[in-house]
Amino acid sequence: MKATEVIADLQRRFPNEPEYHQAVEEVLTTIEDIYNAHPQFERMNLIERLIIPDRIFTFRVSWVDDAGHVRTNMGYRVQHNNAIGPYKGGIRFHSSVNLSILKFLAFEQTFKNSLTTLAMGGAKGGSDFSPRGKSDMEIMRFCQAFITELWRHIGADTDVPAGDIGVGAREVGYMYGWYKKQAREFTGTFTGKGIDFGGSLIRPEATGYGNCYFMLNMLATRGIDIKGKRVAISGSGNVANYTARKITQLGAKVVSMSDSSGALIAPDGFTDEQLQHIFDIKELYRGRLSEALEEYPELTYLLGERPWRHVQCDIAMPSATQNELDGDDARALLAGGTFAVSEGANMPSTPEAIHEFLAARILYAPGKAANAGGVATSGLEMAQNSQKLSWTADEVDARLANIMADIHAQCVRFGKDPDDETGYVNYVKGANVAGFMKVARAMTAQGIL
Ligand code: NDP
Ligand code: 2IT
Repeated sequence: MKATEVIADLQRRFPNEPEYHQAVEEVLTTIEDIYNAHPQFERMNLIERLIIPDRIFTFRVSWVDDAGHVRTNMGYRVQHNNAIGPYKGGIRFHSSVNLSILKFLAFEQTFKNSLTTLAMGGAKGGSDFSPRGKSDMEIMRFCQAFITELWRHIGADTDVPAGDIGVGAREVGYMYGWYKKQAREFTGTFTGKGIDFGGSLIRPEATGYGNCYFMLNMLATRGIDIKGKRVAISGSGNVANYTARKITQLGAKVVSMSDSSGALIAPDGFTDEQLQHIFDIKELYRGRLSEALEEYPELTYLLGERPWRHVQCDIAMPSATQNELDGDDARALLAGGTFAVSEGANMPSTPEAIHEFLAARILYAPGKAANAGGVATSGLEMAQNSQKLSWTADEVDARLANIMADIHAQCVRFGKDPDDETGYVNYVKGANVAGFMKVARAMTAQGIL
């Protein structure tokens, strides 16, 4: 396999899908050597069967808004790979959603889920529907219309969706309710469910907490204590908010948050009250981050900006969306002394930014390793649903911490160059090779499918 040729072929066959090409290129360039060291993979043309999704459902979603107008959106589910377990991955509702973005996310999810040590294949779905400004009843009608099309293709042992951007507990509740009514069964077909109907404690916190646990593991390899460190976070949704909460619990300072309208900066660190206020604005009132200024005028708000060039930080944890941190941002962070980056979002760093981080040999964790705590805890929710039991918060949190330590160990095992006496770990390579090998072995054993 020659990665450059496979990618060129992919670009020719699937033009206009830049995010998908970007995600595939990052993985193929790092697994090329190990792939070629196993001739049985090439004999089975594993690579093409691994990068092209098993199947994709595309459908129209029609719903009626509060004013009585009939609206249409696109709906998708990309079932990427189920070699090691049922298809598993979130649903994204955002105006930018298209097939390129969902194919990249489903591809990444396959490797991420493999790293979790649990039995989950990779999938992703979503719609170009934007929940912003919609009433609860509009959200409910949309979710029901979406599931009317999707419900036949999902199931507890087939394909288990969850949340992602624009999809949280409210949306999962409406989708699960309509699924249950169509399928006439009460099973764990969704994760991220409400706690009263099969949801898991710690699932809301899991992606952010998991990213912090991963960061602690990385810092430990260099004997660095997180206490007192300055941490820049982007986003102010599920992942960003729980990252901020855990970071402050660990004794470090959060110096930025953001949303798609701008960045909020606290050079000396947000107080617990300020972070709680931001959480309430975004999660309870579904407002804009800039509204925090009404309560806390001493904070700095930068309209239309991202945090990276406006804060001095030791650690950066991008937690908003793909390609939100570019080469110039990376150079600005490095110039300011940033020595660790751990991705809460999926593919937030551009290829140029990744190149800068790797060249500087800082601690850099790609999303598929660092944010895997979310889907791992979804896996724990599936396990609890199968047993018809609920575990305590402490039990789930302890399992989450163990899984993140395990993912870190896999990255070190496959990402450490044995000839490099500094002990430097390339976490991008480590995560990709570890994630790939498990799926590749399973696909090889199962024959040509
Ligand atoms: P939320 O919808 O809860 O929050 C998303 C946040 O990112 C909001 O602050 C939003 O701002 C901001 N954002 C979204 N799109 C853009 C954009 N185009 N430019 C700038 N900011 C943007 O989503 P999550 O917190 O769940 O997801 C955040 C990231 O984490 C995504 O990359 C997701 O794929 C990833 N992830 C999520 C997991 C989960 O369990 N939820 C698990 C693993 C990864 P605004 O309000 O203005 O839209
Ligand atoms: O990107 C992700 O890993 C998620 N959005 C979580 C998926 C899940 O199934 O919990």
